[in-house]
Parts: sequence; structure tokens; C-alpha cells
Amino acid sequence: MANPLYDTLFGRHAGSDAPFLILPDDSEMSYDAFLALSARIAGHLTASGLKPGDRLAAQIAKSPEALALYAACAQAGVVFLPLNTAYTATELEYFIENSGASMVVCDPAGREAMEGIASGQGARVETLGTDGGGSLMDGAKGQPDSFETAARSEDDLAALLYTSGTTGRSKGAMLSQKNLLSNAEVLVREWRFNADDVLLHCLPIFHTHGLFVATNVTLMAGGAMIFLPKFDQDAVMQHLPRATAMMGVPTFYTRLLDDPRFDKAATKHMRLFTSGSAPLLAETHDKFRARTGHAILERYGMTETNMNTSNPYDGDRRAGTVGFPLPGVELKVTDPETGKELPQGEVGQLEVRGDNVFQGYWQMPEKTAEELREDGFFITGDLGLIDARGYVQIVGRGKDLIISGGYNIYPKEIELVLDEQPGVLESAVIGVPHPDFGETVVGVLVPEPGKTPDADAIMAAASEALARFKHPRKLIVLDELPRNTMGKVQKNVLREKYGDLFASA
Ligand code: MCA
Ligand code: AMP
Repeated sequence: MANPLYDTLFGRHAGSDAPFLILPDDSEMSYDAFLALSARIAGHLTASGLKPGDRLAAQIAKSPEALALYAACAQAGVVFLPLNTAYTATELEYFIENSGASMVVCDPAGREAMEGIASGQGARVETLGTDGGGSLMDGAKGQPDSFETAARSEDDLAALLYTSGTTGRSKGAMLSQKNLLSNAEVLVREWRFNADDVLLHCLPIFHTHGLFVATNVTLMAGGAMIFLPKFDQDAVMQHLPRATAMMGVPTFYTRLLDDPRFDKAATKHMRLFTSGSAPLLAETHDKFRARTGHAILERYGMTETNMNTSNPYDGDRRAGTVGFPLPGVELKVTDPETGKELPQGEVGQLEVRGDNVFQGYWQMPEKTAEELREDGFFITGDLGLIDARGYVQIVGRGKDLIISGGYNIYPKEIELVLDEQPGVLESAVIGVPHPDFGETVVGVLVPEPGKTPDADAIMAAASEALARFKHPRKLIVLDELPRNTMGKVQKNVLREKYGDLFASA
């Protein structure tokens, strides 16, 4: 029985004793051991009543078992829904309810809270701890090391990844097996991954970057990953000698550049550093090159589309650009008003089409229709141009989005929380430059007449409702928000006014 995702990424490694995961203590897990682990988990999922097409939501720390849960879902035909470990109970409730998940896997410490959330829809709760303990693995222990792979086709859903929305409501991006496989295939080729590669993996595995770009590419190439629980400079320096490649967000690279140990000698054996999820400053690219001799390869993608463009492996990796459309991906620049294609060199909205583009938003046909055209082009919400040499440059965003340390934050979601607070008439949330996170969140508040909002109480309310990375790092109180003649808040004016708040942070 065929299951393209499982067969192509995982199943083909059956019986291989080549290393797949290299763990922080330098111990190794072979492909075969990893497949046995995931087969046992798949057995447990099925024994628990999960069927192909059911959704499994997971908010769990990064570990080999957590990654094996992704493989188990692929093998059992279950749709994998990974969730940021920073999300609060309030945020989780929406994802679990909206996706109609049949099973939720969480950290043992969060079991009670999760049961409160999941019970409303009859979802089963299992636990998986950082050390691999918990009810999921207890259940898996009793299962055999092999599992009969569920039949799936390439158009079946593989994963549901929630992206925040401009209206404050998150949308579940439906990613098919084909979306994931076509992209992994093209990236392996374009970036020359092979079975000798050892990828230094310190990204989280609940987003496209760490889960699909890094992991699927390694699996498809048959290489190994040094699988670190998170980005930590000392751990990176310790494990770098064994790596051949590293993928990161710009914050990884600015932090490494602050470390005097990170130099030519430490990186001379490396064959590739890639960057994405947020803009890499040309200054960072240049500094990195001067320090190490390596030109970081910048690429551009989205949750909805996987990777769209990449700088070339051979040839000029140009700072400040995201390179060329990947083979099989069509990219055009259009007029945001008319949707007509613009000539080369003009700035417009970026639209992409190809096997990489998702199937739409989960149970949101209107939202899907707003962004995914009938002819298959997806309107990314990013603004850019194609330069004279064919390189794509992203020059801004048509969407109101902040990217902090590679995490997307939609201001609307925070404004909704701020607006509810006592003494607050209205608010505007903006992103301003930050030396470590690239951008960070600032909340601008207008008090109700005669009231003085209590900043501490507001921050406490934000902590309750929102993940830590979304919290405003500063609150500013103004008598009124700048507006244009149409009454629309001029966030650009605010961004300019407060642009250097963190300049010396
Ligand atoms: C952690 N904090 C953050 C962030 N991360 N605040 C703002 N933005 C963040 N990204 C909070 C922590 O909770 C902590 O709060 C404080 O900031 C400082 O913690 P620190 O120790 O510096 O954090 P960290 O653990 O070092 O995390 C920073 C990080 C991490 C390493 C940059 O955020 C990270 O790994 N980012 C990668 C994100 C990513 O993979 N994005 C891909 C999605 P307190 O004040 O309480 O101490 S986008 C994608 O997939 C698309 C498709 C694409 O193109 O790739
Ligand atoms: P996400 O919704 O988390 O998938 O984030 C996708 C968004 O990240 C894109 O729409 C871009 O705005 C941004 N992004 C990803 N890669 C890059 C890059 N290399 N340069 C600039 N922005 C990027």
C-alpha cells in the first residue's frame, strides 16, 4: 500500500543502521531505531482509535520521541498539528477546538489544563515529557516495532500548521503530502544535500523551518542531524566541528557573530549556512562573510507555501535578496489593486504557484478565496520586486505583521487584548527594529478620558492571554493615535517615531 510521504522520507531507510539523530551527549540514534520507535507510536495511535485523516495536536518539547511522533502520524495517515511550546492555554483552546483534533499530546506538567481544554470535544490527552517519558511512550512500549503503513495519496493532508491572521484569528494551513515532498525534493537538489551531510539542527520543530525544511531535507538525503533542544551558543560551538551544514533564522547568526569563538577556523569545514523566516540584514551577511569566509544562503518561504525562492548554491549569493524562484515554483509581482502582473523592477505584491502551495485554510473557504486565486496563485502578503538579474528582493509587507526572532506576530491579536484592559480606549501595536530579535513588539495605548492605564496590570493580562514572544517589550501612552484623512491609524508614523527605542539595547 502506498503512502508517498512515509515511504519517501521514512520507509526507505528501513533496516539502515546509518545515524539519523546525533544527540546533545553525542549518542546516536540510527534510522532503523528511529523507525522502530515511530512504528510503536503509530501502533499506539491506531490502538487508541485514531484513523487516517484525524488530527493530532502536539505541544511538546523537542526530542527524538517528538520527532518520531511526526513520523508516526505520517505512517498512520494522521494529520500532524504541531504547536509552539510558548502558547498559553487561552491560545491552545482555539487551535484544538478549530482543528477538531482527536488527540492532543502535551507535556506531563500540562496534562490537567489540557484535559480541561480537550474534554469539550472528546479529544484524548496523552503526555510526552522532555526526557521521552509520559503516557504516549508508555502506550507505545506495548506495541510492535513495525506497523502496517496506512494507504494515503499525495493529495491527502499531511499536516495542519496554524498561522496567525490579520484579523486576530489563526488559520490552519492545510499541507498535503505533495506540498511537503515536492519542496523537500527540490531543496535537496538545489542545496546539494546528500547522505554524508550532518545538519546542525537547533530550530524548533513546530514550524515549517525546523520541521519540514531542515528535517525533511535531511531525511530525503539520508543524512544525519545533530539534534539540539534549542539554539544555544555554547552547544552550537561544541557540536559545530561535526556538522557540515546549518539552517537558522537571522537571530542565530547575529548571536554567533557576537561570539569571538565563531571564526574562520571554527567554520572552515562547513559547506553551507542557510537563513530564512525573517529578513537577513545585508550588514549581517557581509559581517558573516568577512568573519568566516562563508556567504549565508538566504531563502524565502511561508507556512502556506513551504520554500519559494533561494539564492544559488553555485554562483552569487546576494545580500539583501532571497534569490530566484525554486524550480517548479512560479513567482510574479502584481499590482495589489488590480492583480495585474507588473514589469520587472517594479514593487508589488508577491504571488506564487506550484506544487509547494497549500490546499487552503482549514474550514475557512472565504479566507482561502481571499488569498488563493482560482488559477492557483497564492497572494503572499509580502511586497517585493524582481531585479535586473532576476533575484527577488523583499522590500516590505502588505500585511500588518511583526517578525521577532523568526516568530510571526500579528499586531491585531495583541491589540484585541490591550483594548480590553481597564482604562484603555484603543491601541496600536507596532514592530520596531531590535538588535537581537530583528523586530520587537511595542504597544501604543490611548487612555479613556481621565483614566491612567495600569501598565503592570496590562502586562499581567497579556501574559495570561498571549505567548511570551508576543508580549509588548514596551508600552507607550499617547493622547491619540495618528490617523490619515480616512481615519486609518498610521502605523508607519508610529514606527518612524519609535524606530530607535531599542537601538542601543
Ligand atoms: C524567545 N523569546 C522571544 C523569542 N524567543 N521573544 C521574542 N521573539 C522571539 N523569537 C523570549 C523568551 O521567552 C525570553 O523571555 C526572552 O524572549 C529571551 O529569551 P532567549 O533565551 O533569548 O530566547 P531563546 O530561547 O534564545 O529564543 C530566541 C530564538 C528562538 C533562539 C531566536 O526564538 C528561536 O529559535 N526562533 C526560531 C523561530 C523559527 O524557527 N521560526 C520559523 C517560523 P523572558 O523575558 O521571559 O526571559 S517561520 C517559517 O517556518 C517560515 C516558513 C520560514 O520561512 O522559515
Ligand atoms: P510564516 O507565516 O511563519 O510562515 O512566515 C512567513 C513570512 O516570513 C513571509 O511571508 C515573509 O514575510 C517572512 N520571511 C520568510 N523568509 C524571509 C526572508 N528570507 N526574508 C524576508 N522575509 C522572510
